[in-house]
Amino acid sequence: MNELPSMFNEYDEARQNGFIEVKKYKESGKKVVGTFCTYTPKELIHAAGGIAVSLCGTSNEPIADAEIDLPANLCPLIKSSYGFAITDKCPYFYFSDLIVGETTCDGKKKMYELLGEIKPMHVMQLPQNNVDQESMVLWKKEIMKLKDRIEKDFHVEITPEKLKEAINIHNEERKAKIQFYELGKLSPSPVTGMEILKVLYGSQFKLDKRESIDYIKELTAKIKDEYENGQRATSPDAPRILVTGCPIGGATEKAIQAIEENGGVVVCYENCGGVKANSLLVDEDKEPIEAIAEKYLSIPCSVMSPNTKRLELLSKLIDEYKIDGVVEVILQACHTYNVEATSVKRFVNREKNIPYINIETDYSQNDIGQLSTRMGAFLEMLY
Ligand code: BJ8
Repeated sequence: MNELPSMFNEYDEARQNGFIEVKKYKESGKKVVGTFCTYTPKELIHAAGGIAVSLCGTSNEPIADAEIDLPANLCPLIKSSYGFAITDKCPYFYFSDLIVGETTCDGKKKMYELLGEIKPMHVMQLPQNNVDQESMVLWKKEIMKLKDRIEKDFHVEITPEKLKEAINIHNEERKAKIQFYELGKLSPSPVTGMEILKVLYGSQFKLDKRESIDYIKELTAKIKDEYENGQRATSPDAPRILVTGCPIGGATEKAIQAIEENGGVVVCYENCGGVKANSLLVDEDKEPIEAIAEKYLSIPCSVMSPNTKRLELLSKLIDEYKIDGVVEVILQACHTYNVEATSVKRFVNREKNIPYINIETDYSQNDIGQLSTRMGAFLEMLY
């Protein structure tokens, strides 16, 4: 019997059971730290005996409540996150002992000021440039400041040994995810884009790291076995799509559905949650704080200026995954990704000679028909 569908479905269950899971940890005395971004050095939280949970909202549901305080013309991720926080509808926010944010985009950093009125909040000053030596000096100091804050708030000591242990397990998790998403390099891909997303997005709800790593490894091995036995999940003729841009998950799955219902297959996610967050490991041979600072500052998010590392990463991925077309998903009012889209489009069209399209969307389902029409027309060019 093919066990893969039920193995993928376990990620939906993990999402639904998130409340029970985090409550269990809380009751066992663990500290819960809410996070909003890939730049948060989660190893520090782990080394302090705490658990990191993502507070990024991906649902349209609390947006009307958020708009009482926030402008309507703001990124839906920010409005959704804030809406969940003020309505107490998010168990992760409710149970968080501390919230950690970074000065990434303007909307997020101003939201943190408001969240600081509800919960203990620590904001890391993220440099907006990841090539200058001065940026690294500042970022290292910010990592030390976060370490001090966690130690003070949680009455613990983050020793170098604990930090090394945490680095190791987070690297193990990244390696397991890399092995899983690199299945998309096979042609035809043994997994659909929706399945890849289910694992990458859903794994954040599996809070026991060791269990999560073992599960991803088992899933990857089973998919490989099925593939070697001739099972095919996607068509060899389906155009191979790379998705880039803002974080994907929850309400924005509609974009992936629009691609795959129109005959494409998403084989690679460059977004946070995908390659951008996982491809670089923390160097285990270096002094831990230095190594953590280097890894996180290298993340090629559009909040960096310049952000040439993103183009370098895209170039590599387009070649390695034999990409036929690039789809950039931009959340409404995300200025950094929206402006950077011009450079990405030029690079993909001119340097890589493949088609590119971007869509700006929000968390409502109002544009599903329009997304499908646009994706249908785009994919037609790729056959
Ligand atoms: S590292 S992508 S998680 S900042 S909230 S920038 S969509 S306007 S989420 Fe992000 Fe960290 Fe970068 Fe990744 Fe735009 Fe919205 Fe801001 Fe956003």
